[in-house]
Amino acid sequence: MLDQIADVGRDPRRGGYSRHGYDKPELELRHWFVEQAVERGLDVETDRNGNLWAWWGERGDNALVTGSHLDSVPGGGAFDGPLGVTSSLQAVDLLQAKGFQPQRPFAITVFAEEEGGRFGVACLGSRLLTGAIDARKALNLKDPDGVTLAESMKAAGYDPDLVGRDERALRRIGQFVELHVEQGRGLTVPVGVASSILAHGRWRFTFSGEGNHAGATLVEDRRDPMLPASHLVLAARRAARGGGRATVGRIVPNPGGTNVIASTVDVWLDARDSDDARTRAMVAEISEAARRAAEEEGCELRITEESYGDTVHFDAALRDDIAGALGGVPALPTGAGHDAGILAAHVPTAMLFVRNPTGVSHAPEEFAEQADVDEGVQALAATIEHLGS
Ligand code: HGY
Ligand code: MN
Ligand code: MN
Repeated sequence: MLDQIADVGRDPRRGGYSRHGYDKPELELRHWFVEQAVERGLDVETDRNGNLWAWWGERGDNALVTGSHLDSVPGGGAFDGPLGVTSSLQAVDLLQAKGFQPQRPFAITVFAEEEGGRFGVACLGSRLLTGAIDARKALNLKDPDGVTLAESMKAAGYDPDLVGRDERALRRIGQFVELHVEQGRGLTVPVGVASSILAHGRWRFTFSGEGNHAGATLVEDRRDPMLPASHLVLAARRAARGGGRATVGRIVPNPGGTNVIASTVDVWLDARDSDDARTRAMVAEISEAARRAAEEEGCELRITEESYGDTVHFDAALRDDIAGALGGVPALPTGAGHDAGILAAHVPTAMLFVRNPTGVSHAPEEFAEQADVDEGVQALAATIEHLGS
């Protein structure tokens, strides 16, 4: 089923896929999902925050909800997100073929901008739904071209003035189960369940110095923001100890000319660890190193926390109930954030992982064997039957 969308949003420059909130490829994927859902007799609606809901039968409270996201990181793989959506649709196929009828409201959801690949905040659709992000702040988020979330939602035909915590949508979710490709090498069997998600956040460091000529400016006359930016990258690696993970994957010098000393440099830090205190301590250490380096080079530094989520412990009863219904599958932690992690603060949520033999994710090498994908669909169908009867 993933082959049906294999050509949507390919990124020839980066490799892999670039499908971001409300951009052309992602809108094409939304359209594809609606078609697939309607083909299965599901009723599709879009909530006030741009999330899609495909209902099997009556809408209602305390629904069993499954689903994931369709957007990707820049140059991402084919499975992160879409596998959860295709597996949900195929699980409905299996259940409909055997004449199963849900005994409670059931929906497949597709959450908006889970990767934050365009507007910089991960799990934007589920954060808006739960009120975990202020609607005004979200609507003013800008993409790299300066287009706001409000403008892009409007262009896609949504009314940005409706954006905000959605009590009715939340009340409708009784339990949420997200199937996702595993993003590490923890699985030795085709399917597992999630136990926890690392605490994680994103911080933006803006170093400001003096733009100047690369040839005509003596080194002693420089205030080059690229220097403290480089210190930040190395400080992140030094601070990531004992299981902590600090990553700089994105540096944007302005103006970015080969023969130009940058006037400002933006650096984004992704930091994660097993709990809030360790994550905060790691970021504090990195920030201190960045401040010292900025001072040495006569540069200013502004640090902005762009998103943060504490450690998620999935509902143990639901996790064990599902693992049991699947004949006993392993439970494993994950370092990757998910919409299920945002919803976990509000409703019982669980995740099913499908083995990824490469252990690579957020890159074109991300992979899952067809046999394991099929096992995942069977497991999701069994879970829906178990919880939805
Ligand atoms: O960044 C993450 O962990 C997730 O893929 N959004
Ligand atoms: Mn991801
Ligand atoms: Mn994902």
